[in-house]
Amino acid sequence: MSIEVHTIADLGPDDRVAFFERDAGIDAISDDVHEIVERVRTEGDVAVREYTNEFDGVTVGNLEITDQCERAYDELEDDVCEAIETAAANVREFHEAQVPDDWREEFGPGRELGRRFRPIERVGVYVPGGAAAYPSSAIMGVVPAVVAGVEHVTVVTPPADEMNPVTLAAIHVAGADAVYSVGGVQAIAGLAYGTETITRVQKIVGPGNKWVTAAKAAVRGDVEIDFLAGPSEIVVVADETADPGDVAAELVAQAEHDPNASVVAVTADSDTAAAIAAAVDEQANAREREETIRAALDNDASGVLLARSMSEAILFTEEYAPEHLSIITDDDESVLERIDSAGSVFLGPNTPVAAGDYASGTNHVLPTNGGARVTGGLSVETFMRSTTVQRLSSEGLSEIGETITTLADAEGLEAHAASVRRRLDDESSD
Ligand code: HSO
Ligand code: ZN
Repeated sequence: MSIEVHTIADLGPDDRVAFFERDAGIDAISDDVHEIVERVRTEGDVAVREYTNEFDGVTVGNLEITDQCERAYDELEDDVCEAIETAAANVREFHEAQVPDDWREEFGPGRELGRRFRPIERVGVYVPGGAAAYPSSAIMGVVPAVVAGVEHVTVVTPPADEMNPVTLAAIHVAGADAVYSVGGVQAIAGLAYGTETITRVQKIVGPGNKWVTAAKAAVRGDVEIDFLAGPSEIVVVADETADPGDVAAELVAQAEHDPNASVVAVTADSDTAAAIAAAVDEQANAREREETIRAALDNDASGVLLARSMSEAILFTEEYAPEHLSIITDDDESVLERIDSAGSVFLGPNTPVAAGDYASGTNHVLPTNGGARVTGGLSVETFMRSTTVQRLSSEGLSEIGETITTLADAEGLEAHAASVRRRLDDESSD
């Protein structure tokens, strides 16, 4: 099992569905997920504990582990503590720069309009565990919520006989208010509907495997969610100036996350395409998580794509709308100029996606499955709502009075028109 080389011009309808309508295995498990969600909704903690036993193979004592996080932090080696703190500080700084200011402006004489921004009160952050530990995702989910001013941030993370101390410490550093050792579908359902132990939240954010992602899709509507952030995806746009080994390393790195990850390189140079495919195979051999990597390389939505021109490579990328986009070409800025749909972009040969995964400061919770066509990744605004505000002077109202009453009359909403006319009449009687 290794990565396949395709020529874009020869892609058939099935290939195009696999690349552009990828679902990372989510649709197939939707019925099972709904059943679990429903049981947690109606039975609460009992169902959460039962599913934790069944799926995680763990019998949890206390579901709440908030205090353990601080203890884990106190006992952690200094270099790991320092890395968590540096990463959290960089993420905090980048997200502080995003905090929107309230504003008001006069748009016409006596017509003042504006927007104000307030944090959501209670949010839940999913921090993945299981196959790999994800302290970095604790930072990415919790820090922006804290920066936005969210009052109560709940974290859920899968249980284990021995909880990963780095994840717990990162949750503490990031600033969560309550932490529960519950994962998977049952964790998402617990956050969405509340249980005896878990407080119901207003919005759920965070990345996860196909089960977590399908669960977020299932509860959407009853609770807000950020977007679907499923198994990792990457497209690398490369030309002959790219080092094929660097390109391969990007694909192999994201492939190690999940057997359902999708990894793509696209290039208009056939030698580069062949060299990337060979380097991917060679590097996969040397990696610890080779089995997961090979499964991801074998996905229908993974491949090395050969385009007839850089324009065709760019069109393919735009249609793919990847979670991560790495551009390693002679003129990366002009390639970027022509792409609108990507969760997070990494420009040039010295910008590995791992930089954004951990420590440069951008967020790594990003839309997958083509979600980048309609949304960006986690940001401070994800944790805020906005309100519009207006004040009209009598001059401001009379300026638009006739427009309002004409439209209100046209809609047959005479009381609306009357609410305006009485003010206008008042003014003329002055
Ligand atoms: N690339 C993942 C995030 C991550 N990488 C966490 C390493 N740790 C999804 O964006
Ligand atoms: Zn990653």
